[in-house]
Amino acid sequence: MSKALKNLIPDNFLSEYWQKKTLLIRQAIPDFSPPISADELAGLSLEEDVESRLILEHGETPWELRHGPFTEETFSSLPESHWTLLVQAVDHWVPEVHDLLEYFRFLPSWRLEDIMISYATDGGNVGPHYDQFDVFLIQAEGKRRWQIGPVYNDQAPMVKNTPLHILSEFDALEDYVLEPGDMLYLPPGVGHHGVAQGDCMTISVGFRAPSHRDILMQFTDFVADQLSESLRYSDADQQPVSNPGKIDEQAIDRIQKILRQYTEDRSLIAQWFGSAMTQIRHPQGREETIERWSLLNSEFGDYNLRVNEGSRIAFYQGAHAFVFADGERYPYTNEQLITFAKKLCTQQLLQPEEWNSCKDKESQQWLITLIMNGVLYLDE
Ligand SMILES: [Mn+2]
Repeated sequence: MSKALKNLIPDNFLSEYWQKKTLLIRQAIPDFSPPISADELAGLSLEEDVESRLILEHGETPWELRHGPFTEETFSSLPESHWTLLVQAVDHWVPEVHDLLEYFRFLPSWRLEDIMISYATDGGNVGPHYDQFDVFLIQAEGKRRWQIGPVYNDQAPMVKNTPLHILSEFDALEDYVLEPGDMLYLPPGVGHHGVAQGDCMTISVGFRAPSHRDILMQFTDFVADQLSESLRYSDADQQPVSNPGKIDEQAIDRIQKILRQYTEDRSLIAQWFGSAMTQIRHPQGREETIERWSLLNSEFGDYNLRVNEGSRIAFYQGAHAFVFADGERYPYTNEQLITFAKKLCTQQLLQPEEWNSCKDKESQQWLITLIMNGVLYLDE
């Protein structure tokens, strides 16, 4: 169930700060206890499927970047200080970390990128930089000093000879030391530089926004895949031309009409967008779920149906309605199915009595498909 961040009123936050201004909230989560230990985080970085990086300020090269999976030896041979371990999508792997998303239910869940967690030793930092994402930085353990700069873009000078995007000129405008439970919100582009004061752990809840480039490329790909080669530019109304090389306004009109036909189709946009925004990077746990399901002889029994921590569900209700799960689109045709979808988006769970009361074959089949696709799993 959704939880509230202290001193953050969603209405005010969205109108005053979201995508606009930096905000520091002291003790946004009072009595914060880290949902994962440093050892568990390091353990995750040994796993094949987990995306992890190590950044050593004074490594074999300045700002050395290493990619996981790592080994026990990697960690035993690290220097005493000035390194950072970053693990992506920890919310997919650790339910207690996934639970932190309950604080952010006032934002569309399809805007979420992931929860990245970093562990740094004294002095550890990844250099002053900016991100393309909105990010909420929750201090989980220890202290980190954050210097906040102005908004930067891809014209900003960068440190050379490192794969990291580090600003070579950085002016701090604000300076804070964050302690466990404190939270800093940064809009996209705001320069920031966080340095560990002693060992510390920081949780970054990142929200992605698709680039115009991706929107155009992916939408046109999606549409083009459905079109027949016989659909063509047509100029049955062509008049004699004064100069054969001239592209006249009528030609542009005909092209624009073709483009509009697709860009003005809101159902088409929704179909692509819902699939794109629910795509997942780390499909997981499917074999196990399917095996368990077949052992149960395809009976739900007394189990809760829970949304996989790595899964994404969304819905759209316009002239046509669609439900989306992990990049798949399901045309919605009845009320019960969309009621289930809405529940799964807010409570991430269906209790036995909720789905047992479902007599509708189509909805039952949809739930089974989600189980088979690993979107839902059975939970005692
Ligand atoms: Mn950052």
